[in-house]
Amino acid sequence: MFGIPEWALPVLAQGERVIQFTDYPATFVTSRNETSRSLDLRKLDGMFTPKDQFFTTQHMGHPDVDPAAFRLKVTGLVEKPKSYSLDQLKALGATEVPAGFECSGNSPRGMQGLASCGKFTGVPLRKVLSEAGVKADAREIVFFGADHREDEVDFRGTKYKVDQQFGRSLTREEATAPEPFIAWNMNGEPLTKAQGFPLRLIVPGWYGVANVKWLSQIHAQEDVYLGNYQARWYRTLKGEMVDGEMKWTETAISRMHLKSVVARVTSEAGQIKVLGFVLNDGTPLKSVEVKIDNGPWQPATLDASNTKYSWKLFTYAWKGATPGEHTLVSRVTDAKGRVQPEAADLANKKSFLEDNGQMIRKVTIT
Ligand SMILES: Nc1nc2c(c(=O)[nH]1)N[C@H]1C(S)=C(S)[C@@H](COP(=O)(O)O)O[C@H]1N2
Ligand SMILES: [Mo]
Repeated sequence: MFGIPEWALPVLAQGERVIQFTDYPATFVTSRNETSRSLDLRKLDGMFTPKDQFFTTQHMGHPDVDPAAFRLKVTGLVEKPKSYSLDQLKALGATEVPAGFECSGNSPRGMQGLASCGKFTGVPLRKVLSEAGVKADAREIVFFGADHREDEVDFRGTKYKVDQQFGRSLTREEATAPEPFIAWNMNGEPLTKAQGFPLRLIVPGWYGVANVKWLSQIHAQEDVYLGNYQARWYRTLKGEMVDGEMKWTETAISRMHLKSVVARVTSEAGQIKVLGFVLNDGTPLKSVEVKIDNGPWQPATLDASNTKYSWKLFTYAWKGATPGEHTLVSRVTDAKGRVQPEAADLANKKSFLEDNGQMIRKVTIT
């Protein structure tokens, strides 16, 4: 147990043994405190991530929200501006939705630990929007968190210091779709402060940044919202060859790009099991495959408990593993024919967000 904290040890079934990855040191510690934490994937053993392991991150620290005084405001281009207490909001009715998501900055650098899956309880956003009556000229719905700070806003080289809340937007169409909801519980318990207590938006199938924590205001407007965390910090600069010419684009961070990750390898009674997860935008999956060394792609098995917007767990029974060093990699393909790219295919993606490349893992079989 030298130097390895107790929480870093995987949960093991009886007789099960973890095969350590050699692509990270055995003592690799994912960052862990209440405000910034990665999930240690070597512990992955089920669909729902416990609240004290769920990854967490944000830009401005945690605001203090007094639940008794708290009101969720609905403002802007609406027929009836609203101000809901928590009880009033909960009285609108509740749905339970398993939702898995990752930070758009998740990558091999942090062992893909900025990802988790929870069962969230809340009210569909469109119920709240229809109570307020979104006016015909509203094209954009903006979501503000209670967190704010003075930031530099650059306009053509001049920097202005202004105090702004964390804000994200959805188009009217996206916001009134059946999926987005306002959650107050995760895994049957109130959200923790880190997860956005008392309320957060959950946009199933989208990257984590869309899930505005400490949600305090919903604002309907005609203009496209261009806040810092919408238009500047969360975009992807990439090049694509179009008709033989390199075309550079800048796009917003929205739906999750198809990704699979090998999370954990265990051995029990001579049987080696590979466990991993898939995150995507909710499109049905066609296949998840695993490749050992330079062998062929082999089909992995998707877990029966997977749901549309959960992460999708998969397992692969590795037969005939020989002693020595091996590489392991997974690849997911969806029903629209999209295939998880190889890391090299992303060479023309200059900014680091949305890294969904295949991740090669290494293990030593003894
Ligand atoms: N109010 C607010 N919400 C926020 C953020 C933030 O800085 N402020 N960060 C976003 C980002 S970048 C991510 S990845 C997720 C992380 O959610 P979690 O801490 O529950 O994992 O919260 C999102 N919601
Ligand atoms: Mo994020």
